[in-house]
Amino acid sequence: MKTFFNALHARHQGQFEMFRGALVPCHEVPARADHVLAELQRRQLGEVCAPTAFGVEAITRVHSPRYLQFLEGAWDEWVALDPANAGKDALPSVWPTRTFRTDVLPANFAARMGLFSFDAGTPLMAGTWAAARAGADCALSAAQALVEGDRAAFALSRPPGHHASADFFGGYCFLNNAALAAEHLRACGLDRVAVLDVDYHHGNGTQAIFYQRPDVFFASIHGDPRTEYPFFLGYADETGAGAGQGANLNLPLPRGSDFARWSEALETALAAIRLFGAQALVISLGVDTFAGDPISGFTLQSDDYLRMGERLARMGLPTVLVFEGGYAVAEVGVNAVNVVQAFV
Ligand code: OKP
Ligand code: ZN
Repeated sequence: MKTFFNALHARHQGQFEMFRGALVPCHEVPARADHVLAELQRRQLGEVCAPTAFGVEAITRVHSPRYLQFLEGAWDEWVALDPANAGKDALPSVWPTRTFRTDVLPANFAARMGLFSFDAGTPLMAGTWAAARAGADCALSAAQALVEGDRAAFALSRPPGHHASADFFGGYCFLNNAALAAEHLRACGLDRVAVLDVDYHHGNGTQAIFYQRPDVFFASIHGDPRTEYPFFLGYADETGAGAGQGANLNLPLPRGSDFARWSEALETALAAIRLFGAQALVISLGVDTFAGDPISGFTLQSDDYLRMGERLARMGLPTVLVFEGGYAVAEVGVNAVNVVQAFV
């Protein structure tokens, strides 16, 4: 299977995220993608390709123009506030929560950072936009490979995407790579596409993007939001709305769940995807379900990712794998590539 890799990913290299009242070193580091690439090459698992540059129209199928405009100019605005900002990442610190207005675009930069985000764990820096755009191009290129007849393709994108919604960033995510891949498949003539999110954290962004849509099914297996990030979405009673009623499936599992329990949820998700009649599958492939992950709570072992890859392949559907989380940096290459290898 072809892998699309964005060499620009390393330009997104955050220094700190807010955690329990302190700035702590970022978990989402460039070495993550480098380890996955090195492991793919070590096992000689197919061609590594640079992505094709897609235009803004492919991105605006998912994201609002005013959000994209903000992201593109955010770093220059940040530095314009104070030249000393060039050495610091930008983090939001104020948000329009309940009763506040979101229809008016504030002139103030900090206000717009808050309007277009939902947490203080997602630093933005000089290379963020270039990296996110190139990562999105990887997802779009992987979807395009399917359109051209490939059975499967791997988008080794960084930063990740599944927490980003139409008009906000957060959870280390800026552009929703999986949603972009799904929309590209739809635009190229597939009527029914499923996104299956196996990252430890609920894919709130992807869910929100497709919540009212009958043509894109979203299923997610994740830590119970009652205790796990992103906390405010991902419950089992979220089943879609309007025309999308019934096209959303959340399978939250308690912290501590092992692969046996996880696999039962996978069977439930795959049965629903089959019933939906999906013609292609987009997998949000987070491997932060690993027992050694520093910020997550499931107990999957490295070999379990082989079983996962085999099972996903047995669906027999054209499949885009999109890299998401996985913060046990030394093991992230083996775990992600186990899925890819078993799939092929
Ligand atoms: C992104 B993805 C950790 C707190 C949680 C956000 C986690 C984002 C996960 N100190 N911070 O889904 O892997
Ligand atoms: Zn995650």
